[in-house]
Amino acid sequence: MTYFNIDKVSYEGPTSTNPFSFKYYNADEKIGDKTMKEHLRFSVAYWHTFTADLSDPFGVGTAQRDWDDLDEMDKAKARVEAIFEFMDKTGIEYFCFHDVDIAPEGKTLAETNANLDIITDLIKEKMDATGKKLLWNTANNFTHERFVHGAATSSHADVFAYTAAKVKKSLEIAKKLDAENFVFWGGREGYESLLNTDMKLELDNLARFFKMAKAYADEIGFTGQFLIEPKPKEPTSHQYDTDVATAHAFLQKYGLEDVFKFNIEANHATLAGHTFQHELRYARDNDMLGSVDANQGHPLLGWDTDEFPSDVYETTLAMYEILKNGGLTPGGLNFDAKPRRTSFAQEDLVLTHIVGMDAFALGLRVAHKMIEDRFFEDIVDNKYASYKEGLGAKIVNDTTSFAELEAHALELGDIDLESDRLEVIKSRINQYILTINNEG
Ligand code: XLS
Ligand code: NI
Ligand code: NI
Repeated sequence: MTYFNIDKVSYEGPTSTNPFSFKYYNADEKIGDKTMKEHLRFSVAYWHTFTADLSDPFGVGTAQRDWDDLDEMDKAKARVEAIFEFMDKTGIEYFCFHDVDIAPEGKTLAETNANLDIITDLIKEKMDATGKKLLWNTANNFTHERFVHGAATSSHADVFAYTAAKVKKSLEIAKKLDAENFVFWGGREGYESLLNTDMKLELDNLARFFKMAKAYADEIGFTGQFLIEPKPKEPTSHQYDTDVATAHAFLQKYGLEDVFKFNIEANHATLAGHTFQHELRYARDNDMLGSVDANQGHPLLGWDTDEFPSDVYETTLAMYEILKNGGLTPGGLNFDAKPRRTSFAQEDLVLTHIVGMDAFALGLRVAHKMIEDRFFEDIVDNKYASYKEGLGAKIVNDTTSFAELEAHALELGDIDLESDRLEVIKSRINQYILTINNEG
């Protein structure tokens, strides 16, 4: 059975008008010392692309899929066939999933686990045959009603135990399928009101949970990178892993900073009132940048709309941070993004990934050129030049004191400061984006 009636999507260059072609993503082309494929490490999100029905809070699902009429287990098997065909045709090497995305939940945990065994056997067979890889998997500990008061931060110890059992199974799956990372997104780990919440106990328990997860991963020999995915709100009004800085402080408090890195989602950054670049920079500066959920929010909507990335300005700034980080490996760019409800045809799944891949490919081309030119690097070097010598160097080397600084200040006349010329930077980025060519 064929699910996508198209040829393999190939690179046709920026002037192509074929919607089923890449305009900027040329997998084997080298940008600097790596191919585009090696830089970008694209991944398909199972849930949005193969499980979701495109329903929203106001309307039923609109997605038209070949597997719609099958029973649950056959549906799960059809989706496995479909995602491997999809990865072959789009040239995407990686995929990601939650436990509930790939197999139906049974009446008991044991039944659910048995379903997972059947489907992960099938996935493993396909992986072995095709060489496709699992970027990360995770456990969905937020959809089912038992997680209404949280999962690892639930007010009920039985829910904590259930959550542990699900993560235990997911770690076993990660080991079985050789996942390169393992994600924790705290779906219901937050609160609605502090007046009925023991925040300290909940956060202490969350740390206990992470420590046990790490101990189990070590026990079974799973060596993939653990990732935390911050998000400030939605579904709870306050999510504990609000943003990178908050989650980093949490990890440091509990001595977990060497166990985790961050999986940074663009739309979560904007919900937190940050730019995507800010979150990437904060993580990079602290050696905590692990992976990326590549999507974008809608500028007029204040929730996690998970649109496919198409804004080249944003992808350029993101790729700037990623290149400065020395890449993302073992992380990647996972399209945690879905078609709009109005794009309900099966082939739309291909088109959405094309726009996202091209947007990041173009961002990579531009960012690489900017870094080669040292345009921003020279601006920054010049801006902080006063810290390279004299008293500035003493500040940076921790060899001065308030007394010496006061003595210096008392001798100063007017301090000569330079304009930042912010507009030159903005205009220069536009120039870079608009003039990049595919040989750039
Ligand atoms: C939800 C999150 C979720 C995580 C994985 O907003 O982005 O999809 O990526 O649980
Ligand atoms: Ni995400
Ligand atoms: Ni999200």
